[in-house]
Amino acid sequence: MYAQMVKSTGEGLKSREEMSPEERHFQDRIDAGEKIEPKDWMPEGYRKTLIRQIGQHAHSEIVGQLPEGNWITRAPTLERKAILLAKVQDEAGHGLYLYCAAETLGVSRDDLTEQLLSGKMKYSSIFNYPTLNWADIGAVGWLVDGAAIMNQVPLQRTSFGPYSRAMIRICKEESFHQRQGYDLMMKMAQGTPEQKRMAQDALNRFWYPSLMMFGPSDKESVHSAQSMAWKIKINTNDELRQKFVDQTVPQAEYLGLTVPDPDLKWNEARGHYDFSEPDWSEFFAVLKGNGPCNHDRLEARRRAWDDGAWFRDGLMAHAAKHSGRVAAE
Ligand code: FAQ
Repeated sequence: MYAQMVKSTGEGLKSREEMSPEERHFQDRIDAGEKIEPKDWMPEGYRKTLIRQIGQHAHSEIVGQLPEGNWITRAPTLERKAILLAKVQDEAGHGLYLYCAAETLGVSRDDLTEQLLSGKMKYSSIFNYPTLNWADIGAVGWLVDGAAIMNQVPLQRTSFGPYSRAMIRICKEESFHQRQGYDLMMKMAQGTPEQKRMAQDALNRFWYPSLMMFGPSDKESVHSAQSMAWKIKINTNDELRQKFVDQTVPQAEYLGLTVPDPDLKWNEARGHYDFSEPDWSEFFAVLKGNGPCNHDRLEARRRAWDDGAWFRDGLMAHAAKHSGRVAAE
């Protein structure tokens, strides 16, 4: 019901000769590093690809609140509770900037939500894993936000203006999130033997799902070639995954924790770590709706959408009344 492993645009990569004059002009603007704005002419495939990616990204920020929200009432101190509340609230804000960016492409937030709830649109695979102990909140900040930033920093240079500008604000907040996660992991790793064991357990469970966040390997990636030609994506999935591993392994060493990969080793010749690929059959199963928490996450979104209908209606009625009053003045 969940994955549509098809080209969302239905288009292959066109050579310059195959492009229409408008498409050639558009590609020239992209190649010159110009930003594309909502009212500019754009190929239909570019618009659809952006709606898919920005919409999925927005849904991820919103669904991503659920695993952390689960721990707000159980945070061990008032300070940790305040930090976690602020972080979860930031994620809601990120979702809203991204829905606004998608709306400039002619799709409504209601449409996007309905596509999520009907299984036509995805959200990041990572949020289908449970947060079982308090150290998981540290692992989410350190690894999940860490992977999100690795992907999002280059997206600040993406070719579509509203997406690029949303990313600049989001990246500033995500880097705070990553640091709070690492700080929590440091407290746990330097705490009692039981706390250190919890930190290691969290790393064991979140390592491979975090690597999956970058998407399938480049040879399996359906959209990368076209998205990179349009500078919607700046790097390939494998490039970003490698950068994440290279950055994160020394951080794990500093914590005194072990990355759960017996084949992980520094490769002097490549100047990178060699590492084991995630289990891609698990990734595709999660995309198809068969991860540990897919059902609960979608049910929580569905319930929130249904329960909030009266409030959205009230806001719309208030806005209509207000605009009528302004028009009469
Ligand atoms: N999960 O051809 P590609 C966050 C799908 S934000 C689910 O390589 P593409 C903040 C893909 O959609 C995290 N599906 O696709 C936070 C496509 O299926 P489709 C979200 C995935 O788009 C932190 C198919 O597989 N970030 O965490 C995944 O070129 C903590 C083929 O893949 C973004 O969305 C996946 N991991 O590259 C919040 C960043 N990977 O649509 C709370 C923006 C791939 O044809 C707490 N997005 N698929 O049915 C991107 O950069 C790209 O969309 C990729 C995928 C890199 C995710």
